[in-house]
Amino acid sequence: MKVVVCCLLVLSLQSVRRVACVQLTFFAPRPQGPVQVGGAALPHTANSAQEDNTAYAGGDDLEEEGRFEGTTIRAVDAVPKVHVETESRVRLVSYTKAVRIENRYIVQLKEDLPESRVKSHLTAVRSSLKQTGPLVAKAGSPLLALGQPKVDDVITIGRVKFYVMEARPEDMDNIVRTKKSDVTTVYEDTKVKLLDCKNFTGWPWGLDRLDMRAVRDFRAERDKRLIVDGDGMGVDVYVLDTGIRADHREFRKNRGKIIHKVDPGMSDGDTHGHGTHVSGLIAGRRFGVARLARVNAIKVVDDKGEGSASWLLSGLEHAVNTIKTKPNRKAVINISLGYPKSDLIDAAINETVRLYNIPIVVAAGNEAMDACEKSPSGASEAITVSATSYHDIRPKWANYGPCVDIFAPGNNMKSSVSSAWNATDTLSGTSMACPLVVGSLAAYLSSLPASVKPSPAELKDYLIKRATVNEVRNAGKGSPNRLLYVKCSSLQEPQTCDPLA
Ligand SMILES: [Ca+2]
Repeated sequence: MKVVVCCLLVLSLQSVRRVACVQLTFFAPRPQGPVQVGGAALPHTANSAQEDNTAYAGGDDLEEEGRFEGTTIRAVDAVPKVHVETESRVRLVSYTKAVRIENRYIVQLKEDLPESRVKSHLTAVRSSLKQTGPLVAKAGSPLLALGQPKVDDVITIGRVKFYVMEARPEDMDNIVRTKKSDVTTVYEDTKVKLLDCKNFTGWPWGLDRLDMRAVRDFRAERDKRLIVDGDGMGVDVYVLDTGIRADHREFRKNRGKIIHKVDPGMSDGDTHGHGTHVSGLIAGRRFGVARLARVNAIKVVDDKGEGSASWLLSGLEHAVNTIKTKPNRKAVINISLGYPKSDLIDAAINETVRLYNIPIVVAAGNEAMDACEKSPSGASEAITVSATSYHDIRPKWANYGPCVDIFAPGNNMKSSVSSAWNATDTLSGTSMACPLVVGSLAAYLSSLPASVKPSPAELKDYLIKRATVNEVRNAGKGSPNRLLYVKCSSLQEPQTCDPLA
């Protein structure tokens, strides 16, 4: 791996501006034989990973999009059922059995509820719950509430306030009804979906793609290089996922670590591997766009790949609180996870972006449906990323629609996984497209002077204005036709950054 960093100092009368351009070069040997298309269907397991001590295997003629069968599509899961509020009941948002977590609820409080009222509310609810009977475990999911009913502390993200309650449905209903004037909505808690799919072998074409406009030029040249604005130095990336294998060789010199687990029962690493793959595409030594960015992993999905909406919200609160303590650092949040539509999740995301000026990039989802119908992909303030293939085609599983802001390579993406310190795997999904945008933002942020922190809206604008337009085929109904493009935006003399130009 050859990494060439060239820095250009541009002097002007008013200021001295540091502009760094990074050229990343990949080893990408010619294919040794026909590419195998296939492999295990969802869910991804670490067993499919390979130890990788050599240069990249695989080939140029990667995939035909039509052969990708994608993931299980359960569009019906995305549409929650809302019980209309009556005089005696609170508004309850419920989900199909396939995605809900029994006996666990997220109770959203009114935005203007004073702190003292929040405290008395919680005290009263806890007191009432002591009178109820134990929960009965149902088979089939370790996430089901077990044992005694309980009420967690209130989580606050800006004006959005809520808490998690584990109780029988009838007890929840009785208790919340008595405190109805404090409550906005009760949501059934829902399961997470990791947005990665089948495995292939291949070289990291997705990075190579980001600095060329037309796909015909890319396919003709395939220069095995990526030229980006910066290296990510000084930027903190928060990855809400399954954790990270911090000792993987992609993250040498302490560039990745788990800073928080939302459940103490989770392991200290990333047994599953999804988070390590995503993190590798952001900041991996060989696979990442911004190779000197720091990955702060917040574990909101457990080692079996299971998680919940309430865990995501808890992890988001931790990210916000951590970022608030570091006002001088630049930060970007990556969420390559999908949940059934939840106004609460979308509100928490929007509040984080608007109130705290923290950019959040999310995966559009892999259900072949409108990304607006899922969360957090439907959150208006998030940067929502859908996926393209080697041929700039949206794979048919990749979500689409007006909530998508941009497309990025997401099919057959090679990156690190957690089964060994040097393990790699090639995965597909909008989970893989999302981190390329995060890495691109981290690279861009690091190319700016330390004191310059663009707002999330400005960062979205940067991506949109630079994107290659009308290049994505089959972008999907309502999708903007924009493909991520990152080559040396800020250089006044871009050719000086590219020795081969
Ligand atoms: Ca290239």
